Amino acid sequence: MADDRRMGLTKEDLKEMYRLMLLARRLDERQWQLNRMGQAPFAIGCRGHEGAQIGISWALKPGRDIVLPYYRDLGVVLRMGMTPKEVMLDFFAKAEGPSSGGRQMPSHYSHPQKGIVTQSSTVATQTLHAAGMAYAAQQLKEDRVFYTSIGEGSASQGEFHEALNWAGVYKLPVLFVVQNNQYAISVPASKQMAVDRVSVRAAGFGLAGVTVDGLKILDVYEAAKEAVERARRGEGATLLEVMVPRLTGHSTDDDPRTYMTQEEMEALKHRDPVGHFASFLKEQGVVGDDELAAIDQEVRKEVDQATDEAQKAADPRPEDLYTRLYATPIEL
Ligand SMILES: Cc1ncc(C[n+]2csc(CCOP(=O)(O)OP(=O)(O)O)c2C)c(N)n1
Ligand SMILES: [Mg+2]
Repeated sequence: MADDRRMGLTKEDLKEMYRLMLLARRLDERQWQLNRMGQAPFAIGCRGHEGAQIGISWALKPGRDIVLPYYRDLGVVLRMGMTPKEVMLDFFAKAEGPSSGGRQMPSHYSHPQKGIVTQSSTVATQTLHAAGMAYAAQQLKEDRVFYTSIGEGSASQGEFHEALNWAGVYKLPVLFVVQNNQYAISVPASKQMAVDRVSVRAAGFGLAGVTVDGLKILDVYEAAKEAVERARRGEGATLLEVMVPRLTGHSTDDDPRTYMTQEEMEALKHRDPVGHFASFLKEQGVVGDDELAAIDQEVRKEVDQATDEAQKAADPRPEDLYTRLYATPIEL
């Protein structure tokens, strides 16, 4: 691979990026299987988004930067250091689950030690939390960048526009990401907005705005890296939109055949970021087939182990119903 395309990424970096996106993919697949087996009530996945998520979050510094993700951000939270076991503990709503010990919906990630901030189920509210936290960090002169993300449908919410506005006024160190998969459950993007791209809205708030193909992982990384560096220099926020396929229904409760054509669903199969990145790494001589197979085997083992351990873990106790909810615990 030509050095100018690598942007400082070593072969080891590229392999680790691939491993993380495959780990997100395999965890997602496992969650859907468990749901279909009747062992979990609900799953909402990252399938199709995970490549872009790793490309973006590779530009962040785990341990320093803070993420305020949305429910599809499995790739991002793995990059920030959440383990597969932690992901599965949350998925099964176990007492030890770091996100909420079983209080939140699945995929509402939280891990204070790893810089992951919990979210409301009301979409887009985390964008305002990100702007507020970034403002506090700016006042305290902390060197941190705040990542927050939503889907393109959620970009119709007022909170998002307010967050962009204040990020522009105060030049806040925020990376606003819109993962545009063209659907908000069954509603196509054309019924959400009168522009083709969410990123054009950045201009109205004095922010940098860019749209990148979410299958081109290194282009995504490059755009994210520029945005993070701009934020660290005190030059303000960026709105980064990635065009991604949603390779499943919205969630395990959705059936896309009721609103998508067969051709549309077939076409999506050719837009798999994991397969694209594997082919790219092979073309560039970074990995061969044997190594790709070995990575997959290792990842599958990790997912099996995480599932087994999480399934055996204790459920929350009824007497703990009101703990972790209020600052002053309620006595039962
Ligand atoms: C304010 C609000 N309205 C509606 C919902 C129900 N809801 C949950 S996810 C979702 C679709 C969001 O679509 P998009 O933002 O494009 O993200 P995607 O799931 O496609 O990644 C909706 C309507 C909600 N959670 N909050
Ligand atoms: Mg969407």
